[in-house]
Amino acid sequence: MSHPADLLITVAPTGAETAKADAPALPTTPEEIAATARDCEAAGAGMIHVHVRDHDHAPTLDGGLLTEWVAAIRESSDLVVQLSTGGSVHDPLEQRLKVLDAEPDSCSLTMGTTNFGDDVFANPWPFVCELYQLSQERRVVPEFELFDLGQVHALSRLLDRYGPPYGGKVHCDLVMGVPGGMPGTADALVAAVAMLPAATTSWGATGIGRTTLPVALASLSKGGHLRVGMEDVLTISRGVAVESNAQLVERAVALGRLAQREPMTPAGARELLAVRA
Ligand code: KMH
Ligand code: ZN
Repeated sequence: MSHPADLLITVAPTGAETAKADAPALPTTPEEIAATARDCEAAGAGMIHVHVRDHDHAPTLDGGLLTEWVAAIRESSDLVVQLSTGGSVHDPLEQRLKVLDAEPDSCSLTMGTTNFGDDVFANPWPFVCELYQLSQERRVVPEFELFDLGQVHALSRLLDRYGPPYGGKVHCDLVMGVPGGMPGTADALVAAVAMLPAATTSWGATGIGRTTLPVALASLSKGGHLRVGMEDVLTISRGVAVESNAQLVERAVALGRLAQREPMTPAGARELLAVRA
């Protein structure tokens, strides 16, 4: 029996934390990201969350490269293109605001500052407000990244103060298991979901590292969507390296089917998130 296509799978293929030398399968060039987008769409992804790398494979927010990567993904796939405004922990706030100049369909928007291992992922409240207003002006759909319960509460404050996002849908992503954020456990997921603003129209979750599977299973159990990819996990099982991002998408599709959920197409994702035509 077939089930409705009601599962959004977002692939986060690159991130800003892993070196190409440590994970050669990480897509770090326009050609590699284009191939990754094509393969992940074929495997069942609806959206791609993108961190761009420069010619030395290092994380960058260079405007020209961002535009080039967005074009490369759009040429090879129909995936909803979400650019990271989080960047790396070293990126200045002003440069993170400029990410929207590359005209993505969606952007990540983290709702507060988080300890990030030994580093700090800075998202001061005035920056969050400025980025949110910019996303409204530029007609870019934000995905609210929630690393802890305080950030879930901050999202309610943001929506109360500035009104709904562009498109009118409120889509959240619980990012769990970051050392410094909420743990990647079913209990923490249930607590966070209970606190989501009433205006929330969809939410998903991702668990970093070894919390990937517990978080994915908890999210499916609570009716949430999934984010997977080499930004978040580099092993497919204990000690076994991920071969490709598509492999992680395929596993997410299989988990979804166990929960009687079918992956939605990029067209379905566009409707769910109300990205601009
Ligand atoms: N790289 C992290 C410091 C996002 O993409 O918006 C931030 C991050 C969140 O990955
Ligand atoms: Zn990211």
